[in-house]
Amino acid sequence: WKFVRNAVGLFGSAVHEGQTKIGTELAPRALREGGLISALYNLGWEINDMGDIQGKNYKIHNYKSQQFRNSQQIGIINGEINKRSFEIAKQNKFMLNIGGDHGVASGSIHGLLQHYGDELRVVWVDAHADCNYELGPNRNYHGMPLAHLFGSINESIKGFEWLKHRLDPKNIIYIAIRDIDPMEREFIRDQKIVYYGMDEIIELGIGQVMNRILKQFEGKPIHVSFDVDSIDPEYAHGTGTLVDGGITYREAHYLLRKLASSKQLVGMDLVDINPKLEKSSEFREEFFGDFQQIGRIQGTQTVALGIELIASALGRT
Ligand code: 5AB
Ligand code: MN
Ligand code: MN
Ligand code: MN
Repeated sequence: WKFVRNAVGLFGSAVHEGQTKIGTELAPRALREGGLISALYNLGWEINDMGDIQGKNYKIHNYKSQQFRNSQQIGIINGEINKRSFEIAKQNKFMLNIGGDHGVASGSIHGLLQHYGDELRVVWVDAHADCNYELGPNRNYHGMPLAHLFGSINESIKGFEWLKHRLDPKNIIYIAIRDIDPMEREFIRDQKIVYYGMDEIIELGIGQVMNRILKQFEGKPIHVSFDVDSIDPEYAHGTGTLVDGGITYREAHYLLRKLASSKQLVGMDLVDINPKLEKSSEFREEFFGDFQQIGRIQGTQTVALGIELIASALGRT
């Protein structure tokens, strides 16, 4: 695999249909208004901004899904995400997908699979495992995208005709998972999926966790799918499924910087920022000077954090 560092292709996935709380569709715009693009520019990246995919434009009326909520609409939206992700990867650029709820990740990862094939490795940073199949306990697609990519959802779902590549469970590692449904637990055990839950992070320390991950994925292109609910609600309150006891601000940035410095990171999803669910509407405004090269960022707590997380994944030192 080839990769042009310092060129990023990005798009927003303004989608909330993978779950029941509105607000995640506002994140791409909030991150842009907060200064995301100039932050990337100041870090030295050449930027190809493909704009935002508006989930609401694909609304399907009178469609009663037998499967998960909004299945056909999500299938069509994710088909668009897949196309853009593949397009970016084909140009050997870094693929940045700004969600949206986590359901958008089956589209972006599928696009990378199409380009990188079996070489692709995925680091899934999340409080949840997102591999529910059949209906999932809540019929919300945001808890199911990995099941779809693993091929555990057998039936063909209208709208998802484009989905044909599979992600081998051997090629993914979970970080920060701590709220797992019984069906997921069983699947993770059966497939022997490698995970570093909170106990493992405490026992090994995040440094050793990252050493092990980079050793296991040595020489391969890596995509990070980052759900902000992986982070402790103290630092990231603006998200729909808060789970206490998460990774800290420090650990989150460290793990992304580590992935960036491996020179193997080829893509990122940043998902589940929900500006409507912030504890306070208070804005954070910060100016990062020459040393960190981010520039000015502003936004509510989780929006500002989101910009910083992307900057860390894109090589802020
Ligand atoms: B998230 C739950 N496992 O399937 C389900 O935020 C929660 O993308 C899913 O990680 C959380 O509904 C999805 C209970
Ligand atoms: Mn998730
Ligand atoms: Mn989650
Ligand atoms: Mn989430």
